[in-house]
Amino acid sequence: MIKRTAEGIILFRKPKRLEIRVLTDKIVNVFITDKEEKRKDTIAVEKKSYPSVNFEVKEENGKLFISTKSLDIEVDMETLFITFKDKKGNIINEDYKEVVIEDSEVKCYKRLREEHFYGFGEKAGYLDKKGEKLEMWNTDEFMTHNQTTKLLYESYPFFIGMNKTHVYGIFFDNSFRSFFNMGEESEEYYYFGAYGGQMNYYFIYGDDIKEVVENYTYITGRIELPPLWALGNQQSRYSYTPQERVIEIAKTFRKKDIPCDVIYLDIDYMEGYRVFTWNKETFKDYRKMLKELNDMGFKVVTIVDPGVKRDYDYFVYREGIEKDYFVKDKYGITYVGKVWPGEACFPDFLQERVRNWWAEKIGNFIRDGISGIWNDMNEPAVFETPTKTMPEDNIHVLDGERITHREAHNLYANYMALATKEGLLRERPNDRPFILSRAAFAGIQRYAAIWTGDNRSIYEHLLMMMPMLMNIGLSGQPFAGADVGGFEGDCNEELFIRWIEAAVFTPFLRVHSAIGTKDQEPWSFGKRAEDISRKFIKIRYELLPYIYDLFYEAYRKGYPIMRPLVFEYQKDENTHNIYDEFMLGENLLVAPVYLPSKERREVYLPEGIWYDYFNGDVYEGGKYYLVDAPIDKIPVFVKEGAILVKQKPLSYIEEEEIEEKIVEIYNGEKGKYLHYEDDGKTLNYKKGNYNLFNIEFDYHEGEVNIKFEKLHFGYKGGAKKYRFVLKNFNGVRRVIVNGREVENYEIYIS
Ligand code: MIG
Repeated sequence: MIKRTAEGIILFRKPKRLEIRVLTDKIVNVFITDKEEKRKDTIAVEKKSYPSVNFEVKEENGKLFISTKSLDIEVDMETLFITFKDKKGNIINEDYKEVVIEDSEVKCYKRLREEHFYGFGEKAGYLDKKGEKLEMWNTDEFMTHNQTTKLLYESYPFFIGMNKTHVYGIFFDNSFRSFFNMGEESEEYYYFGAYGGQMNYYFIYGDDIKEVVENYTYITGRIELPPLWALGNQQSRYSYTPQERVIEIAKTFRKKDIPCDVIYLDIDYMEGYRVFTWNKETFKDYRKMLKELNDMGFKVVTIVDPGVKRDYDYFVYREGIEKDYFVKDKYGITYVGKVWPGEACFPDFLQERVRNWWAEKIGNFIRDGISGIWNDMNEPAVFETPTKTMPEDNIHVLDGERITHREAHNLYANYMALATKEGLLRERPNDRPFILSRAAFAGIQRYAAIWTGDNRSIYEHLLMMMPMLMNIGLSGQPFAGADVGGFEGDCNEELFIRWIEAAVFTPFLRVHSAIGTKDQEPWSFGKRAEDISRKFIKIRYELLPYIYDLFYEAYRKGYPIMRPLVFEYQKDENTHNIYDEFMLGENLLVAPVYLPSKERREVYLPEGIWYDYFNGDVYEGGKYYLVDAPIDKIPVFVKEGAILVKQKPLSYIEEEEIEEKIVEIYNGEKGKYLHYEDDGKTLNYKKGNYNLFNIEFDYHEGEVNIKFEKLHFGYKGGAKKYRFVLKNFNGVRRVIVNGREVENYEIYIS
C-alpha cells in the first residue's frame, strides 16, 4: 500500500514501512521501520520544516518512481531497494541488500561504485576513507592517536561518496554508536548502521562536492559569524596559574610584539575543580586579573567541564540535587562518576530545564570579564571505567521521554554547547557567543568551534592535523583547529616552527600543551622560533579580511574554510587523496613541511598558474614540484586571478578600527571576489548592518579593468579606503577602476 504525503510517500510492506520525504530536488530523507514509531530527528537536524517541492509519483511493474527536477528515485516494492538516478538514467547510488532492522542493530547496504569517501568528521588516517571501517562513539582517547585509532572525541555520521561520474552524501541521523564499512568487508558493497535507533538517513545529491556540502549543511545548519577576535592567535596551556603568571604571559605577547587575542584558563583556576568557582589562593584577585587582561586587549576563555563535584557545601551541586538536574543510573538514582573534582554528577543537558539552569550559571560566571567558554570532558569522559564514559544504561530525559545513555552519549556535547551558548547570550544578548568544544555530534557548528583534543608533540600529529581538519570541514564544521605544537609531550624548536607555520592558515589557531610539558609559548624555543612565529602570526593577521570572508562563506553556504584540493579540483584525480596540502579558501594553497630536517618538499599544484605567496615565483599547475622550504618558509601559493583582501597586522584584532584595506589582485585573465565586512562582534549583521562588496577584474592588452561595487551597504564603521595592489602583472599600460583611469589605485568609501 502506498500513501502519498505532502513531502513524499509512505510505503507499507508488512512488517516494514518506508517513508520517503523529498526535501529539495536533491535532498531525500529515507526512514525505514518495522514498528509503530515516528521518525526521530536528532539535534543535528536544524530544519523542522521545508518549503514544498514539486515531485511526481508513479507506480509501475512492482516499482515506485519518484522524480524531482534533479533525481529519479526508484523503489522496488518487494525488497524496498532504493535506487537513486540522475536525470539521464545513470545510477548514482543503489541498495545492495535489504535493510536490517533489529532492536540491537540497524544497517543499510549500498553497492560500491568505485567511490572515494570523505567526511566522517574527526578521524585519524588520511583523507580518503575508501576501504576503511569506522565507528562513531565520542571517546576521550588519551593514548597517542595513530592511524589505527578508531574512536576520538567527535561523531559526524556523514560521508561523501565521489566517483568519476557522481558525487553524493549520506547523513545517517542516528546518535547510537554507529559503524561504517566502506569496502573493507567487500569489493561489491559498503554499509552503514548503528547499534540501536532508527534507520533514518538523508541522501544528498549535488553537481559537485561543494553542492553536496552546501546541501548537507542546509539540513544540519551552518555556523553563525564568530566574534572576530576568535579568528586571532590564541594561547593556552594546562594550566597557566597563578594569576600573576597569566598576566606575565599576556604582557610578554605585547612586549615581544607577537599578536595575540585570547588567553585560556584551564582547570587549575577553579577551587578544587568545582565549576563556576575561582581558586581562592592562586586567583585571589581574579576580577582584577580579568580587567587587566581585558585592558591589554585580551579576551579570556575559561574551561567549564560538565562534571559537578559531589559536595553538599557547594552551591552548584546542591542546586542540581535539589532540582533533580543530574543524569540517573538505570535504577533512577543520581549517577556518580569520577572526573577531575573526584566524585561528580553530570547535568542532563538534554533537558531544557537543565539547560536553563546551566545558562544562568554561565551568564553569571562570565560577568566579570570572561568572553568565551571552553567545554572539555564532554564526551562525557569518566575516569576509572573501562568504557571511559558512564554506563550505557544510564537514563537521560529528552523531550519528556526517557532514553538511555546509549542514545544520548553522542549528543551530550551538543546539548551542553547549546546550554552554554544560551548562557553567553543571556548575559550579553547582542554579543556573538564563542564556545570551544572537544566532543561533538553532527550539527555542532551551530553552537561551537571544535579542537581535535589531545594530540602529541610529534611530527605525525602535525601531518594528521591536515586530513583531520579537512574531513571535519567537509562534515559541516568549518571552525576547527588542533593544539598547535602538540598537547602531550615536549615540543621542540623545529617542530614548533613547522607547526605554527602551518596552523596560521587553519581556521582556529591556538597553542596548547599539557601539564608538566615544556613551555610552549612562541618565545619558549629561542629567538629563531620567536621571530618566525611573529612573522607567521602577523601574516595571519594581515589575511584577516580574507579569512573572515571565508567565515562569511561558511555562514552562507557551509563550505569548509580549510579545504582539501579535491573540493576545488574534483575532476583532477591527482587531488583525490592529497592529505598533506590544503587550501585556505579557493585562492591559497598551503603545503606545510611536516617532517624534521626537511628543507624542501614535493608539492602538487592543480591546473592553472600559481604564484609563490612570498616571492612571486611563477609555477605552471598540473604538475609536481620539489619546492624549497628552508626553516622560515612554508610553501604557499596563490591562484592566478586571485583577489586577496588584507589589512595591516594589529597586535590584537580590536586594537584599532581598520581605515584601509589592501586588495591584492593577482595576474590572470580575470577574477571575481566577494568581500564582507561588519562590526565583528555584535549580532547586528543579522539586521542588515554589514557591507558586501563585489570585486572583479579582467586583464587584456595591457589594461586592467577593476570593478568595485557595493552589493549591500548597511555598516558605516568599515574601512574608508581600499587600495589596490597588482601582483605579478607585466606590461600593464592602464588601470581602470570603476570606469575611470587612475594612477594610485584607490577607492574611498562613503
Ligand atoms: O583529562 O583540562 O583535552 O586540552 O588541557 C585531561 C585539562 C583534561 C583534556 C583536554 C586538554 C586539557 C585537559 N583536559
